[in-house]
Amino acid sequence: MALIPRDLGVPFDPTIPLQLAEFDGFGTDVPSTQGMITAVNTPPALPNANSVRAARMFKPSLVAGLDPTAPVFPTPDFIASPGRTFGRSGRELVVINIPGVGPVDTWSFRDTINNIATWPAPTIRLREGQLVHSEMNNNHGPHTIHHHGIEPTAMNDGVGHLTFEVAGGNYIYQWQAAEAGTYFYHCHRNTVLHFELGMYGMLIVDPAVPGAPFADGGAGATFLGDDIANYQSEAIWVADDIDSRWRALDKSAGIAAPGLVNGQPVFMAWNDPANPRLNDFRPDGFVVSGVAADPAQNNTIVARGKTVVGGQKLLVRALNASYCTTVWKFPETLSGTVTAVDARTLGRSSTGFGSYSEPFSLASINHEFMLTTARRWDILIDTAGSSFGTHMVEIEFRHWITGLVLRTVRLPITVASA
Ligand SMILES: [Cu+2]
Repeated sequence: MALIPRDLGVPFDPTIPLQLAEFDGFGTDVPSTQGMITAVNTPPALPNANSVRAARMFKPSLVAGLDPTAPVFPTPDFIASPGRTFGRSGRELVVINIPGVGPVDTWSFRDTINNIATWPAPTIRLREGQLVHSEMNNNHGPHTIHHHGIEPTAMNDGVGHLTFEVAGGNYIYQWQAAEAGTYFYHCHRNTVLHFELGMYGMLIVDPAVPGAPFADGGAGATFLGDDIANYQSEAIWVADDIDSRWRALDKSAGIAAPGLVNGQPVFMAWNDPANPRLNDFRPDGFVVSGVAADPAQNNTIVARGKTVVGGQKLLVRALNASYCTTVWKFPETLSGTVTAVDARTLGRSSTGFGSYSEPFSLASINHEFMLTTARRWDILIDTAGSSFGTHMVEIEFRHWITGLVLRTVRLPITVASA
């Protein structure tokens, strides 16, 4: 029997009954809560996917307290009235141009309420404290929505294999935006591939102040320790790298199949350029928020630059969605304060994390910092002391193993007179 690659590169073993049972349900629709309760109450002679999942998720004492005749709920939690509802469907093809490479497909999510498809996917943006429903409708095979950093219950977390993948129909992820900050959401099915292909968007939780949630790129407010700081402009900068060859991979592709050479196990074809697998990543496109850098333009992405009037404040939300290690270098001519890391506000005493940290200046870290995959920093730039003109921010994309700089991308911040 063929080996089926799974998340994390662990080969599927059909001789293990639990794995076989889980695989039998791999491509099926979302299991209903009622079906899972039934599965626990009347275990089948042979385990099936629902009974395996139910046994993992529900304590017998909890199941006994649930009414098996109750209506089918989309989640095992009670359904509350949401403060905000978002709709997303995957996957949505969006073509971008990489100078020197050509047009490449990216996989994204469509906003099914406003009928908008962009790459990165449209931002999910709301106020701190709101209860949220993210309703997923898929029409191109199984995917999930994982709201990275939110940490809801398992059924709402959208992590393939830990819970389930949504093959079709509707599924509502219910969660609460407990803490303001910069997050993102992404598909968590065969994550190494689906995330690389582009299935992600920003998730921003604004403080619960008048005017929030704010529009992307414009004026808004953020926490600065326990205080609220207003900013007049916002830069959402998502660094990503693209291996154009991966576009031809099957959506369930894994690492190269193991084989034997001289009796020793090896991974075959690990460096075959014409037949890449997930252990062979060679990015040829370097992107910030959906726009690819052009070497002929010194890799300066003018379209993602920001212009602010001297004296105004600019909030930079930096996310590394690439597999490179990124080094962000700000010019000494801009003064800035790091206000949050990974959606945890520094020095916000009402939160666990913030009670033992405090905001710090870019100058105190020599104006540069490193972000590995999925990390986010918020930097509040104050242009009051900066000269008029262009101040260039650089992002180095460094190879994740060797540390070699593969590309340096530049983003201009222009300080203009009023
Ligand atoms: Cu996916």
